[in-house]
Amino acid sequence: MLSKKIETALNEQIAKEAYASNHYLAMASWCEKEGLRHSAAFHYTQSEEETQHMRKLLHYVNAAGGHGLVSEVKEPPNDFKSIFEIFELALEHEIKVTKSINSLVDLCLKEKDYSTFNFLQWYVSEQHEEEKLFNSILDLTRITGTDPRGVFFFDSEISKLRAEEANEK
Ligand code: OFO
Repeated sequence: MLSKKIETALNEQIAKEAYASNHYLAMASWCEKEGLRHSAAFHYTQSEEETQHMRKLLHYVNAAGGHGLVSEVKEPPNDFKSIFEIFELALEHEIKVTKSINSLVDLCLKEKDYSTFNFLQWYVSEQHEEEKLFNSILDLTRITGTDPRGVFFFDSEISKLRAEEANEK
């Protein structure tokens, strides 16, 4: 059985995952209209993954005797200066999510909720992978450069990175 404190904190995380999903959706849409099809596909997949993260939390809260809540999602940024800015913002965002998951883990230890602590370990690993992925993408921007040819090359490399990530999982 979840304590009210943990239930509230998990519901706050549900709202954050919903925001993350829309955040990536806006990035995907911007990439698509700019003709960056691999980056668009990458962010559409990211958006779907964030929706799954949200649902996983909802199911857990409900299964643990609480009530998983769906709340209003604020509008994410829709305009970006470049594909590179998008990936910088994505990494910044993932670092924030990692901090939020870590605070939840801390709270579980304080409240002696070992079941939720255990459940959250999946998110701890996931955040490690996400940060690693975005760091490697930002490394790539340093290699390709930011002129139009570099952008084209960068976009085509993105699909390979996603495939490599899937193979490592
Ligand atoms: Fe990568 O954010 Fe969800 O957990």
